[in-house]
Amino acid sequence: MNTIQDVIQIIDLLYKHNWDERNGGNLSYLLSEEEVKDICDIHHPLRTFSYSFDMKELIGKYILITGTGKYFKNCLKDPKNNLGILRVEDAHTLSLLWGYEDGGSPTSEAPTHLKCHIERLKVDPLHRLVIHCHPTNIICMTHIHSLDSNRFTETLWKMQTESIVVFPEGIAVLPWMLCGGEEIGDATAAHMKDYRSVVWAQHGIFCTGKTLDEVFGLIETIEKAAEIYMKICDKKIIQSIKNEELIQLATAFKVEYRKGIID
Ligand code: 2HA
Ligand code: ZN
Repeated sequence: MNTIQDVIQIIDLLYKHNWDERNGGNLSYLLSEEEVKDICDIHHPLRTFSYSFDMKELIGKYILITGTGKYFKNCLKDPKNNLGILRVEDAHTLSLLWGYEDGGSPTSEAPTHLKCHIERLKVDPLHRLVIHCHPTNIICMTHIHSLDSNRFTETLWKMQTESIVVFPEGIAVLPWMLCGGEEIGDATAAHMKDYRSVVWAQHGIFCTGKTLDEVFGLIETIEKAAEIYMKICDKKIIQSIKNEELIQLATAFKVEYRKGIID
């Protein structure tokens, strides 16, 4: 149960940061067969779920996915009703091995999560995790800042020294779109070819990575930069981080920063 406990702890932290009110947010985490065997019987699927899009790249993979309509607030006290562990059986079918005990099903954003896993695994074989949440200051920023991905990234990089070190590839931003649908899922996954983070205007963020710490840290750092922006955006700025200082940082910390933003 250790893996599940680690995931639940992160879900609880996300809730305590006020980034997952009510049933807001969802999470999916690729598990190894060994991790799943520690938790449940992998030979007796309980139910199946069908999807129209093609997920053949994920066949055989095990995924923990938060349940639809479920509250992050409740995962700690009741994981078996709020989370599910599934296996990708074929290009269109997930089978449930554990969880959703009250008859539930995967989050409405499951197709977006699965498409993001497919794209991230192509660029990072160690990729495992997708978290969607509603961080307050990131949402605030999408009301008052340009939604151009490069301009959004430049502002976040210039808010604090650690931004360019933590997300050197930048942040992609999507305009407002209907959530839970195919169009936003495809647009998000398309950006995942070269970003780990995609902001949904007036909604929240999708962040991806190898570990719970990496992805939680990414969300924290982006949200912190957005918080600083929201605190100073209507103040008279008398000094800021300069382009050449960002380049100096990237060189010192040996990160490849996205070109075309500050140079
Ligand atoms: O699952 O956050 O985007 C609730 C949401 C949908
Ligand atoms: Zn959401």
